[in-house]
Amino acid sequence: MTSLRPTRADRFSFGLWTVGWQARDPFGDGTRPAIDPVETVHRLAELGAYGVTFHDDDLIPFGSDEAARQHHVKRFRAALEETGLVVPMATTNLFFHPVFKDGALTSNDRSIRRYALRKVMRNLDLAAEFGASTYVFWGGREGSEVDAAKDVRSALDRYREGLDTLAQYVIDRGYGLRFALEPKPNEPRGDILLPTIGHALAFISTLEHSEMVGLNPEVGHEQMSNLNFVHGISQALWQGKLFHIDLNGQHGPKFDQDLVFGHGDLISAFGLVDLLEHGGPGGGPAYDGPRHFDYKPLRTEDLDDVWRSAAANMRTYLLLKERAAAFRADPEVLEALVAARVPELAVPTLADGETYADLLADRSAFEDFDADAAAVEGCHFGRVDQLAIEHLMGAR
Ligand code: GLT
Ligand code: MN
Ligand code: MN
Repeated sequence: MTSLRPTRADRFSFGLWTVGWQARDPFGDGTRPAIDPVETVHRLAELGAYGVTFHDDDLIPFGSDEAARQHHVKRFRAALEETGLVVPMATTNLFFHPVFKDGALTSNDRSIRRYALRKVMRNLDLAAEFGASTYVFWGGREGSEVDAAKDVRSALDRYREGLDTLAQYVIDRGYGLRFALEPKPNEPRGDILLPTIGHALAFISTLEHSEMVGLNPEVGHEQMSNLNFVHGISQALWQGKLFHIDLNGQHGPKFDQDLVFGHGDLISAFGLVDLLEHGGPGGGPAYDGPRHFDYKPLRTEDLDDVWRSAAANMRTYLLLKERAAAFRADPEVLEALVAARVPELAVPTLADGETYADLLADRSAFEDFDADAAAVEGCHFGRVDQLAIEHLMGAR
């Protein structure tokens, strides 16, 4: 059994805005006091996390003057030095201030788009200063409620223009940052641009510096669209675009719940951890970046519960990692996978050097192929599912 005590090697990270959420929602006021980012750094380090992430405004309240800005940055840096916590990722708040009510990089108002670019550039400087390697773009306000009031093709032009400009800035400054776009279908906008992993991947391929732009998919955001997160992450990995990941829990298509990791579709969470930890070459990890939790402690909880919930994210991940390792090590699982022909899918359909002409000449492939006979045997996938569930439940 692997240890369930998180260590730096597990690469667990949290956003300041996660544990720091005061639980204000559209129907009610906050239920918890604000937490000083310096305290968050110390608490996370004690709990075994290795990293902390932030929006510009989480660290430096919007509208701070230069002296206040320096003060906040200095205190935060000191806390990082004292604890050894790192900043693997940073991002910009382009959604809270009313100026962004119609978006930031894609606002109909050109002056707001210019302001947004400057706000991002300023925080890119800070992200680089803290040694971050990933910069996230979550475009929560980039979208619309009224189809005729948003020219989506122009909006995508402006999105691309914004990201191309910012990528050039990063390159010219020599910052070692890569961008990670975070899809979400809706909320806060009625419809958000780049709503899913698939939309974002297609958009990225049109960018001038597409090689430095990837994804930061969030569990709940794909599940809000009723999509299979494990499939989405598999495709992001297949395209070399899984730059970062937001782990949390969600119960199917409804508002964004941002639950603790695993406190939603647990079987999907098991499949996800199995993929991240065992989907790589030779059964090793398929992803070596931060395991970043983007969740919200329940509104019902007090401050002690907040830190318990932070620990719960990491413990759940480690439990699933241990269960996935047991699943992969079980000889019966291996046998079931072979019986289900899972390894056979890795064998190319045409033989080495074989052409379609050779295939046309191969009578056994078609003319003499007995489709009815080939359809008789079942695929035996249910056995694989049951074994996964038994491992997940600790029954094996
Ligand atoms: C916001 C959103 C998250 C994003 C964050 C990055 S902020 O809380 O709900 O999914 O990852 O901007
Ligand atoms: Mn979310
Ligand atoms: Mn997120």
